[in-house]
Amino acid sequence: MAEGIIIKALSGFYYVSDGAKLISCRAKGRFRHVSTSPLVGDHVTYSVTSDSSGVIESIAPRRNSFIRPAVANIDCMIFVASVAKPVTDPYLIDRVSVIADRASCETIVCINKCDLRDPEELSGIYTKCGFSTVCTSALTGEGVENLRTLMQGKVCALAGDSGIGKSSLINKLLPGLSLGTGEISDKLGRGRHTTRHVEFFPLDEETYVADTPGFASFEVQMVDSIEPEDLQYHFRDFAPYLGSCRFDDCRHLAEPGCAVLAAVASGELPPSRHESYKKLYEVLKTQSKIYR
Ligand SMILES: Nc1nc2c(ncn2[C@@H]2O[C@H](COP(=O)(O)OP(=O)(O)OP(=O)(O)O)[C@@H](O)[C@H]2O)c(=O)[nH]1
Ligand SMILES: [Mg+2]
Ligand SMILES: [Zn+2]
Repeated sequence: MAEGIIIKALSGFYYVSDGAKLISCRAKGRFRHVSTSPLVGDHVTYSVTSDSSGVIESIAPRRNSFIRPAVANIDCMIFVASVAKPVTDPYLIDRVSVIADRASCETIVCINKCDLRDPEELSGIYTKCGFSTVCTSALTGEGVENLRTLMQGKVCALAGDSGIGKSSLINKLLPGLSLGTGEISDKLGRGRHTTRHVEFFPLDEETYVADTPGFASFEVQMVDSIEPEDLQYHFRDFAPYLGSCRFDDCRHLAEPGCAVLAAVASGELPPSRHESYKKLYEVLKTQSKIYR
């Protein structure tokens, strides 16, 4: 039995790298009946069939996995945002960072299209919150080397809305590659869902980046379940204030003597972070799951 990593999934085929070559594999039938069907990033064993394609036989235990983007075993989720079209809602950044944090995965905030609008305000929020934050332009190349430095030695996946510039950034990181990119629709100001599959590209021997399809606003998909009381711990910037509230069971929503609210009022915590916390708390309380 051979071993490898799935680096691409497309039309029912999984492309497994053994370090030297790619083997196109089908999944064994039984995976279709269990929730753990193979994901890009999975370490697998496979048997080679007579026509030199393969069959995936087993999936190694995962260190983490995500539904959107559909990837496994990621060190770092790079959330690509923009203050130009399509403008990113900070709530989406915060929601993805909570899901990543729960999966023991670092979040890098990459604010792209900085040639079109000054990203200062948005980047200030995330720098202040302790996230690795980088401002880039896939058009001019500004900031792309800073992004590369932050990615060094990690298995990364790009995530973010359609049209935000994920594929364009990978093209800039890997000159010679020319992934398809799509114009922003004038009418809707959104991307056109150009990338349709997840695929890993090596930046060097120990650094990998996955291009992924953009999020679609109409999709409703269960992402993860988190107890509402545990949400506060996934807002890492709240940590200095937790334990200083008047009430031990403070939910940091509107309670008197809340240290988190006091930090928002004094400008130590960005208001948008607390807005996202409140929104997510309500979602978790009513549905016990985060949907997107
Ligand atoms: N001005 C400017 N345009 C950019 C930048 N990055 C990407 N674009 C443009 O934005 C459009 C969308 O870029 P893509 O790379 O296809 O976006 P994507 O995130 O891969 O989109 P999906 O594959 O649909 O998820 C293209 O027209 C790009 O040329 C940038 O930094 N500055
Ligand atoms: Mg793309
Ligand atoms: Zn509180």
